[in-house]
Amino acid sequence: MTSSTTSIPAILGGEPQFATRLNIVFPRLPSLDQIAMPLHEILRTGNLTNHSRYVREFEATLAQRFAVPHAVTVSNATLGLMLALAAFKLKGEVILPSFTYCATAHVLHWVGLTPVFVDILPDTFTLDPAAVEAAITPRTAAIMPVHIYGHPCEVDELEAIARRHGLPLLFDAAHAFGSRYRDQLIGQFGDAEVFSFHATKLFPVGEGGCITTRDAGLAEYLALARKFGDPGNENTRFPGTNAKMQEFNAIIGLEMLKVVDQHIANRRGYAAYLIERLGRLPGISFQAIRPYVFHNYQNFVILVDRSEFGLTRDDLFTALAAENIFARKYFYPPLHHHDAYSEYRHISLPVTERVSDQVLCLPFYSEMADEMLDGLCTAVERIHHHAPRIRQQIN
Ligand code: T4K
Repeated sequence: MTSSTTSIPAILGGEPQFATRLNIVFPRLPSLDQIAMPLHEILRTGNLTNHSRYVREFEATLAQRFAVPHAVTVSNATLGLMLALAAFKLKGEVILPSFTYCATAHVLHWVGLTPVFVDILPDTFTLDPAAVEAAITPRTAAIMPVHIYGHPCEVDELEAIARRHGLPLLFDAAHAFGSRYRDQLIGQFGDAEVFSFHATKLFPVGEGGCITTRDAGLAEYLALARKFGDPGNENTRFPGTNAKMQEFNAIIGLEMLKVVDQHIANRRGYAAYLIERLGRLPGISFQAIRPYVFHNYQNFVILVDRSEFGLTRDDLFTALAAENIFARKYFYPPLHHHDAYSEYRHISLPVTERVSDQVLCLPFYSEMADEMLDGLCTAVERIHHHAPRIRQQIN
């Protein structure tokens, strides 16, 4: 690894900052030794799935951790969101951000609901409560905000709006394991919150997720819905689906629970370093952090302002790839510009569109060596230093 902020960037022929590829995430998982006993057990007994010992234990531990009466595990957050929406038996429109992963909106299609995309706040990139309120009509069936990158939404305002209009409030908490809003863990808000435990999340189990709720009726519906609607007597109560978590994933989850708080603490430390150092560069800004939230830093994102940085977000993305740094443009394009939502292309969401054009997610892990953090910063610094030549090279 080279480390001068003025040396030639790789895109101009210099040596790449990293000798090997730096992916956007690198799941920090338990060792084989740590999961050997339960793994042996499930292989020996053949109890692999259908709400067996480890999934039950995992659910009980999650409910305790989130301090909610119910944590219902599922095979992924997409199905979790879908089942939670199905539980409300809604018809009509759901208000949600366009600045999110496609899964947030795609689930609506599968339960016969229509998305209404509204804008985000310019600093935290979470759903704008005023825009939500303005979008409510007699057709509105629910509100589905996203705790984007792990920064909690404006929960109080959104809960007040949902209450005022008698609407279900379902949080997409895919990014928000361990985040807090006014000292309360995400997982405790709205009618339900849905977490992702995908390999790319800071709490990875492979594929997996869970829905937290205080509503016993909802929890009972979800527990049935994820296993075909079968209460255990093969006489299904309603047409459910298969969204069960497997024992293997629960075993990993139980082990991850022992280290996740340390991982979040690490991430917050790394984020502070990156903000301090990259914040010295003109044209680089960050997601604002409200004083009343605790951010888990599921993702670390920068905004690139071309007029000050000297390069566009896309130029920086390309130049970083030459350094073996594989950043991601989460979430570009915004959903209302996806082909899947072509009928929404005409709508104008100016904040979403600006943020989506400028945002870049940098590689960010639960454990990062000092040299890795320094290398990331050095790469961005030297790309900025040579911006005019890079522009010529790319264009
Ligand atoms: N709501 C929101 C707001 C979400 O962001 C997501 C998912 C959901 C709901 C739905 O949650 P799940 O149904 O997935 O539980 C990824 C993930 O597949 C997706 O879970 C995630 N959000 C989304 C933001 O990103 P890709 O297509 O960008 O991931 P991929 O395969 O390109 O992987 C990214 C990097 O991660 C690679 O560079 C390598 C690394 N990686 C990936 C995998 C799959 C690993 O190191 N190990 C792995 O097993 O979608």
